[in-house]
Amino acid sequence: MKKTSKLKHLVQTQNLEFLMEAHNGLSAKIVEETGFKGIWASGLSISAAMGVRDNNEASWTQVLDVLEFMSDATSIPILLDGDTGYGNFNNARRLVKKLEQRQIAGVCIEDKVFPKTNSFINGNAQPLADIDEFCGKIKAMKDAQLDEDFLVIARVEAFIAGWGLEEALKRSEAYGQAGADAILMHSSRSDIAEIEAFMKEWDGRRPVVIVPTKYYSVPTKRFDELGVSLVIWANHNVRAALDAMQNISKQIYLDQSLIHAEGNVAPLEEVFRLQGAEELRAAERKYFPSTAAGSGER
Ligand code: SPV
Ligand code: MG
Repeated sequence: MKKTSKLKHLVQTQNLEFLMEAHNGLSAKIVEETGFKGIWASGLSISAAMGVRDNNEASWTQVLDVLEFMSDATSIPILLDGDTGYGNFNNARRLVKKLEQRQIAGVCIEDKVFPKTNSFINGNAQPLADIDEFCGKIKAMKDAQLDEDFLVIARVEAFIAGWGLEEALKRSEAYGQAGADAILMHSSRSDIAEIEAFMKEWDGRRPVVIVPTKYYSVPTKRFDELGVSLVIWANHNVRAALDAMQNISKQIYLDQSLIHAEGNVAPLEEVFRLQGAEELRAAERKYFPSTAAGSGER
């Protein structure tokens, strides 16, 4: 099955499904090996891994380059966190073209203004996009896709910006009418009150995607009961990696030795395995018999 069809299936099936964050080829591969059926290419995580802010400081082509590695390394579908589409309708439809060329299965765009700011940084102060302008962007993206299963998901930031349920519903309805395949309803509350209120009124008009980063203590069963289609675990690989890197850097810095480090990091063999070193050895035996003893050196 194509990656696009796989993602479409995840969004449309009656079961509650999950995407796990990845931010480069290695983390994408780990997500797939773990058993996840899809990947969230998080804007926050990709920019953090690049050492820049989640404010479109990385250019969209730099993000595309990361996505290409992620897509090459995996066979499960990737949903890109496409921020605001990196410009107006014209930039957004060109983005769709470039994503399809890299077998990215779908993109989520949010109704904010370029350059965006992460929803959890002073969300209340963030301006929202004009509804008609955002609908035009969705239409342009849907018209641009060549693969009919490619997904365009519209992310509603009304709760984040403090505009309330009525605005969230109005925007979701307009984006659905414009052709969005699903609605991502975001909330920065630590409880599920906003999502619950939305789900009751929305009544299944389009599949709903959520990102429970802030309401992490709500049992997953509750999302299912409310009729949510897809849950995104949005940033936990970059946060886990950051923690591990801080700890090991500190340990080696203080010890000026690797003596306490070796047992606390993945074996080198695991790095080689994830890189697919074995496949290269087999290919050398097949295509380059004179180097059967070793890889690369001649
Ligand atoms: C991301 O992962 O970059 C997201 C989700 O957009 S959030 O950080 O919650 O805005
Ligand atoms: Mg983001």
